[in-house]
Amino acid sequence: MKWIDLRSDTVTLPTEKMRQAMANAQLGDDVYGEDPTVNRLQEMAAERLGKEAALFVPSGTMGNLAAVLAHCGRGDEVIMGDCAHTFLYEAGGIAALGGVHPFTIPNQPDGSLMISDITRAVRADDPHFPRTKLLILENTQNRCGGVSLSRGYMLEAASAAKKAGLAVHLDGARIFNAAVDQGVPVIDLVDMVDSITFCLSKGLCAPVGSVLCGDRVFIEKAHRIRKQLGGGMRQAGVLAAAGIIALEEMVDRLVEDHQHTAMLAKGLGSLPGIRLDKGSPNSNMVYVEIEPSLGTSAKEYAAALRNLGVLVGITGVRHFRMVCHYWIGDEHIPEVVDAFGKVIKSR
Ligand code: TLP
Repeated sequence: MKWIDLRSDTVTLPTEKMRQAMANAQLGDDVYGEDPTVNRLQEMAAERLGKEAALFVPSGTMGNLAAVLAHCGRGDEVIMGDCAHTFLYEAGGIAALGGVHPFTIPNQPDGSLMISDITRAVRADDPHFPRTKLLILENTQNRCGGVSLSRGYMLEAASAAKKAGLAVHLDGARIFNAAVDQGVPVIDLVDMVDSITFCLSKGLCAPVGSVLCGDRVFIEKAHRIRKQLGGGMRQAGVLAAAGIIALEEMVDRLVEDHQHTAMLAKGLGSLPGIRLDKGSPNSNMVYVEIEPSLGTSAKEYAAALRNLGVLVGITGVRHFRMVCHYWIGDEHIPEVVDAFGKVIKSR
């Protein structure tokens, strides 16, 4: 069966051009710093994000972990949202591997953290307390529906953190979706943070990899940490080659994914028994809730959709997430809405 796979934008396969670039990439040993393709990707990424330096890492999770370990020592504390990917979905790596303590404050429905909550979470200098070192922001905010945070908010949050002596890391796994969503240069959303991770392997379609960006001293530190984590990748140019195409060709087209997401939300929102959730649609995500009157669980519903060739992500007992990406075209949207309609009728 040919699936319409909306579970995530992580399912994207590389484009034909990426496959060709990967096959023809110039390679060297990146642990010696000798892979020209990795070096080029890192230079491109740093320039694009307006930072001094960049480091290619195997995943967004490793990028965030290396960043936290570079900013913090054992027993230090990081403030982040209770819906942050780093808190929810990174297997507690910062605590398990870094001895770093997360202090969560509520994410507001618009993805933001209240400035007063950030300020209140900063600990006094007292030997009873961990030392607060870092604030993590996430843009777009995945679990808040894929909502993007504005430059104005980012500036306000970063300046509150800086005033309290904290560094700021941005989990920008989908920062290009945020920039495209707001029609602003990506630099406008990152120039106020000290470090940022962004993913090549989601909407940008590369098969593997993320990039951590920051100042030169920070990236040198993160480089050693990447090695400690087992992330030194030798002839990684074979992967970086796809990342270069991702940056060159796949950013501007994200607007199409956002348009498909809006079309999908419109279609689904018009069906009985389906409620749009988390302010959907936002950027490339639609979250929906099945009304209890349908008498079914998200698990049963997803299984019925799967039989019709549609794959969705389950995010709660009656909740789904759908993510549009390069491999979802205009033609798929009515098919998905139709499949939802059929499952509702069969209940
Ligand atoms: N998110 C995945 C799942 O892990 C939930 C997804 O399907 O959305 N930051 C953010 C905001 C993310 O959404 C993700 C992946 C990551 C970091 C981690 O990236 P990877 O999967 O490359 O480690």
